[in-house]
Amino acid sequence: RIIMIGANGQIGTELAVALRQKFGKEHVITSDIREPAVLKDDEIFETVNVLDKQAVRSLLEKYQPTQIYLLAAMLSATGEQYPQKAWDLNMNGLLNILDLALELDIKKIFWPSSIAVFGPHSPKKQTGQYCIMDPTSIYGISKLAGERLCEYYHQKYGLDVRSIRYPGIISWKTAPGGGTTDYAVHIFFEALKHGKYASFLSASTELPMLYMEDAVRGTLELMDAPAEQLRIRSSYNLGGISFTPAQIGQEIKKILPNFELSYVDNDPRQAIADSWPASIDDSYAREDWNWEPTFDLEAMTKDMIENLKTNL
Ligand code: VAH
Repeated sequence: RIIMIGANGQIGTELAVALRQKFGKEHVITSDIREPAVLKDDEIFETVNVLDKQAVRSLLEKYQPTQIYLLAAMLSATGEQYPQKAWDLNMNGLLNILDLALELDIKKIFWPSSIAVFGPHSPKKQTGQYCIMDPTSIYGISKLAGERLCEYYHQKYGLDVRSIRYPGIISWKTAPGGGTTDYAVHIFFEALKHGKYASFLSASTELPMLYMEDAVRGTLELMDAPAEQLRIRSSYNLGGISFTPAQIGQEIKKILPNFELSYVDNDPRQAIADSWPASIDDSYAREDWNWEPTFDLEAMTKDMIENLKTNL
């Protein structure tokens, strides 16, 4: 059985669908701090606060999972509004799970990190697995500290915890919450609803992104990989497609010729984006567990618009 904590977010929502398809609905328990908007009656859901260690322990004792996916976190932009809460949720939530996984001998843990662990002195292009990492957002600081914890619990206790430094994730099923890369999702919703979008990141802000299908597949491939193949126990760099708001705007215009893209200045998320890499070198993931992205900018744009058209 698998328990997912923080299942209502952008990644959790779609990772849960994939896990239920792969392992069967009766073997996947999703949980979050509150009920999701939509829950099918044959899906098992529990409300739990990841910061309430006793409640999480009771949940784990009830279901005896062999794997835990911990996706509960506060993202970069919201974290800058509530830094203490972001640190508390992102760090103590992870510590609770790492300690309970040891206590209850849970075989495998997945925990997401982010390209937010890189900072202004990290290499900007093809940022490597190992380099200077001086994150400037509390979210990035918490993810970098979390990576160090994961590697420590693996080295010291043999815990099989696995992690991916996700780039910005693009999806249409669930709107993202409080991220800096969210412009690349909002742009599609706005293009279809209003034919125009005002980007809060500047035209030339290049960031590494990944389509949700690729992110979910890559996550399951990492979790399925034989432990002895994995050289990285902090968190794997994962790249996908790097583009700027101007480039994705051009791609959308090929399908929606009347789409108008404008820009808003002085958004606090610009400074966060400027501290992050433009592209990622994910050769460790390619070598250790055959990672390969499949969606390029054109294919992702087509798929996003087709799906949003039928769902809006
Ligand atoms: C954010 N979507 O913007 C998340 C992610 C790399 C970006 O960490 O905070």
